[in-house]
Order: sequence, then C-alpha cells, then structure tokens
Amino acid sequence: MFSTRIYRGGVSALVLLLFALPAMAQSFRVQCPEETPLHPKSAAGVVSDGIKCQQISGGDGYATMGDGTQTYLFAFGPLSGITDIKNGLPGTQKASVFRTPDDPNGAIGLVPDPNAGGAITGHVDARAIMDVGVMNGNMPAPTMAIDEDDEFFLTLTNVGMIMRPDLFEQHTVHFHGYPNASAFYDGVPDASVAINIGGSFTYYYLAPDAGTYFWHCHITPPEHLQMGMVGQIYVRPRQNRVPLNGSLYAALQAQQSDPRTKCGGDILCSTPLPRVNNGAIHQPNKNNSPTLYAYNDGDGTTAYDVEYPIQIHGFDPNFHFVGMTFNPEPFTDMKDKYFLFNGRSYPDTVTPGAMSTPVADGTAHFSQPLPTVINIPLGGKALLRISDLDVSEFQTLASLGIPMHVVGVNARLLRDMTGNNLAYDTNSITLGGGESIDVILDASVLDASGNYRYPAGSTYYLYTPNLDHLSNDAENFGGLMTEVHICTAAVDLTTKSCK
Ligand SMILES: [Cu+2]
Repeated sequence: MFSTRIYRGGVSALVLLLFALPAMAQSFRVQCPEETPLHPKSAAGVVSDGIKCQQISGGDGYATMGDGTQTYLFAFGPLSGITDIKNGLPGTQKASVFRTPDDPNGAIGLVPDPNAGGAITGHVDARAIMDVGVMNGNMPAPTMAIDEDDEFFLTLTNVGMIMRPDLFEQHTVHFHGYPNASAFYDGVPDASVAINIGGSFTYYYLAPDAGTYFWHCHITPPEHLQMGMVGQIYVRPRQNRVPLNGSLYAALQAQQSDPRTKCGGDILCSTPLPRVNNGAIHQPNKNNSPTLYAYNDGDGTTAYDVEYPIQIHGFDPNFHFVGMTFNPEPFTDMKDKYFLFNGRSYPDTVTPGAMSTPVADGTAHFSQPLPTVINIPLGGKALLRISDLDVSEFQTLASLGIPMHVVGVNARLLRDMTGNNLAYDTNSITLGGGESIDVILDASVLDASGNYRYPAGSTYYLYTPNLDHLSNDAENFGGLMTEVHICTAAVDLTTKSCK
C-alpha cells in the first residue's frame, strides 16, 4: 500500500508531467548536420555534397482536376527546395544549401539558435513553418532524388489539417522498396513511430542501390494514399560519377572490391558485370553534358539524356468529398474517376509550369508543380521513371510511335546473375499500385536512309488503352494521356523544355 504522503506526491508529479508533456513532446525542428562520420568536412571546412536534406509538411490542401473541380487532399507539401519544386524539380538539397536560411531552396523556418550563440542547430521559427506549410499540400508529394553513397536526412513536420480540426491525424514517411530499412525509419506506425500534429521527425537513409522508388504516408494507407500522400524518390548510380572517357566496365569491376557492393555469390546483388565488356566509355550526351545512367550497367545500356519522374495515380472524387465534409468514407466503394500523371490529367499533363489552386482562405497555392510533357533532344533518349501508387486500379500505359525499352523493374536492373541483359522492347506496360518501372524512349534510332526515325518537331503520345481512363469524371477526352515531343536540338535540364 502507498502511504498517503507518497501517493499525494505521485499525483502532483503526474499533474506536473501532464502539463509539461505537450511542450516537451511537440515541437518543430529540422536535422541536417554539416558533417557525419561518413561525410566529414574537408580540411578547408567545406561541407560534403554527400549529405542531402529535405523538409516536408504533412497536412492538407487542394488540387485542380482536369475538369476544373477543386479536390481536397490529405497531402505533403514542400518546406525546403521550394524554388526547385515549383520548377518541377526534386526538392532534395545539399546540406550547404538546406542550412542557409536565406537561400531560396533553404529550409523554411530554420533560424540561428539563440541558445547556441546563433549557430544553425536545427532550431526553427515555427511561425514561418506554419505560414508556408498550412494547407499547402502538393500532388504528387515533393519529389526526392539522391545519389548512391549519399546520406539523406528527411524531416517530416506535421502542420495539421485545417479543414478537419476534428481529426488528430498522424503521418509518416514510408520509403517503399528501401532495402535496408530499419523499422524505426520505415514509417510503418505499428512497428515504429508516427508524427503528431505540432511535431517534427527526421528520417535517415543511407542511399541504397540506384533505381526508381517511391514513398508514401503509412497511416491508414488506403485513405491517406487515395487522399494524395504519395511521392517519388529516385537514386542515381555511382556510374554517373565515372570521369569523362573513363571505362564503364572498369568502374563497375571496381565496385566488386567494395564489400558493400561486391556480388560474390549473393543472388540479391544488384550490380552483376555485363557478360561482355563492350568497351563503353563515359562520353558527353546529346545535351552536351556527361551522359547519365539509370543503373550501374558497366556497358552504357541504361544511358539517357533527360529523365522524367512519372507517378500514376487515381482519385475518387466522392471519397475526397466525404473526406472533407466529416462523413464516413466508403473504403470498399472506392472508384477512381480521375486518372493522374503527376497529379494531373490530360490536357493539364501538357500545360507547362506549376498549376495552382485556391485554398479555403482564398489564397492561391501551387498544387501540382510537375508537368508530364516528355521533351527528348533530337536523336536522344528519355528515361521515364514510372511509379504507380493507385489504390484501386491497375494502369496500363502505351506508347504510340517510339517503343518502350524497359531496363528496370521495381528499382532493379533487368540483368541476370551471369550478366545477360534482360531488357526488352514493348509498346505497353501494366503496373499495379506499389510497382515501378524504368522505360527508355530511344529517339536515337536511324531509318533506312540514315535520318532520325523520330524527326525534330514530331509529337507522339503516351496514353492508357484502358479507354474509360481517358476521361476526367463526366468529361470525355482527358485522363491518363500525355505528349512526347522531339526537340529540334537539346533540352534545358532545368525547365525540361526544348531549347
Ligand atoms: Cu498521412
């Protein structure tokens, strides 16, 4: 039995604890170190480019559908890399940029820490974060891109859902397909932590094997995914860093001497050497910049000039409407009526620049920053990083004209363990929710008279042969379709437009 005195003391301690708890447990903060054991500063004090950081909000927002309907979202929004994201680029930044409060791509809210002599410690001004982050969801969620060997610090800040004050909705980040996931950073709430409104949490990833991945919130997945909490992440291969005129085969062979990347007898090895050394070297591409690769191929077979992340998704407008209006959501009745590339359906897929949508207080926010026009330099190759996070439907995508050359599936190079190339050509691919595929549209093919088969100025189409998905709810001639343009020369890699 407790003595009365001890019991009373326990109660007052408990009351004190309860009052202190909200302040202690819920606060915003970002984490983006200027050095780590893997990526120390240089002798001159320069921060390594191998530390990448990003901040995102979890909350709500609105997007505009192809028929003009404004649709309510549960959504992630950008809280760093704002300028890049608005331009349709990944929002991931080098630590040196993220940590610079005045940089247009720096972390929103990050300010000098008054308790640390003005150092950048991750201390933030919450006001700035709320001003930018509230009701500022994007569809798709902010794109992330890292290089093999990077360390990635991703801060999720839950700003709450203003349209649903009745909900105390937590959010998480699940990096789908991350091969070395620890439960702690995997975002599955039952096995880890979830982020409350008013709180921040920084996820840590050591960049895994190159490939096209995606990420999403893992709270009530059918609901939060349908409502819009889906994004794209891709990892670029070490092979991009082979010096100009260096041998691709020799570089991949060198990876066999690194215990992290050697194949040995491991059937999960993602970097088997090609069966034959074809002597490929790292050369400039059609865009007059060093050629990029989808994977560490050792033979240049995944080379491309320009890359396009394409996320396939579907919205059920009824589900979104009842989600906004405090009604029970009919999970098993979910039926998509909008079919989306990067959050847009045709003709918005080919509208350049960021799309904006007014939110409930009348202000316009950029809502769908990523157009899906595929511009290919004349005689060049485009890598389509296609991922599908549709909750209720399979989606088929066909290419009219330029064959689809499939080089990777689910973030894996199509190559067997003895080095045989298993890439194939097709005119359509079919993905279910939770799958990704890497497709190269190769416009470098010559015709019989030695001219490019796909001439400058020509237009081709990517569209779904599920013909009922070529509509925007009640409106025909829309849906899952976009255009492929052959430029007269190069592609501007910042705007992705023809030069
Ligand atoms: Cu969520």
